[in-house]
Amino acid sequence: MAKYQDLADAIIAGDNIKSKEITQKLVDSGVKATEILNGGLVPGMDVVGVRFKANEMYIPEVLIAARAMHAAMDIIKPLLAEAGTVMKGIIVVGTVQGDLHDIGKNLVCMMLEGGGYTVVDVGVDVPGDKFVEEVKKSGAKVVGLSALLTTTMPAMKDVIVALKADAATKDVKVMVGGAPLTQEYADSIGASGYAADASSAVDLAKKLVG
Ligand code: B12
Repeated sequence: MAKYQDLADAIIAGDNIKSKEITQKLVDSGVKATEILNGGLVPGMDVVGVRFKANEMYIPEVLIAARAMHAAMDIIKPLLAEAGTVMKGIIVVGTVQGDLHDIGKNLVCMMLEGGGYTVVDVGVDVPGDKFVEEVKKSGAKVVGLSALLTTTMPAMKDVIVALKADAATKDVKVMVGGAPLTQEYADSIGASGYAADASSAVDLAKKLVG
């Protein structure tokens, strides 16, 4: 029978055909979707995160690993929903208004999904009121903001202000990231946290969701 380690290895190797095959075999042999997620997919993406941080894996390999994870997730997602599985939490993620960069944001979304979170990806060039609307719709407790331009960093503060101004979203935690960001800048705009890369974003989400 296919083993979790084989699945984790397929994710790490970015083999989406194998990851799909093994996941299907596990499902067919009666293994629960949550066990596939926590036993194979999440540990696989954890290794990817650690290797990426250590510069042992690079962006294209991470994207390919994430694609393999998505292929497996496509099979188990409906089963997770059927079983009413509570994922670790809902996180709304987007690139702020005026900014079209999305490679880093997409990586963060994929790693968060790999970490067991439900991600609502709201895309790029997203204004504050859209974040407010999406948080209300999804019931998210955390928002992730990405900015790659020094000129769009201030738009992060606008989102935080918009979230705080609405009674329904004022307690939402906001994590920020993107190449020009620093912890100091995050503190200065009242963000709840900053992470320098996608795998640290998962650690930060864990802290923020509690
Ligand atoms: C690819 C790219 C583009 C692509 C974007 C394609 C796309 N779909 O994203 C295109 C060609 C469209 C583009 C356009 C522009 N770009 Co550009 N671009 C880049 C480039 C080369 C790479 C960015 C990237 O994807 N990095 C890889 C990812 C993985 O890294 P990352 O985004 O930092 O994300 C990681 C972390 O920051 C973190 N993270 C990211 N988001 C988040 C969110 C959260 C919540 C958390 C916790 C963490 C986190 O985790 C990620 C993964 O580890 C950079 C140069 C560079 N080396 O950074 C310039 C760069 C960002 N661009 C720049 C500029 C100036 C522009 C343009 C204005 C150019 C122009 N004159 O038209 C336009 C602006 C368009 C707009 N309105 O947004 C400048 C910005 C300078 C500045 N100081 O502001 C840079 C730095 C290039 C340079 N040296 O001049 N760009």
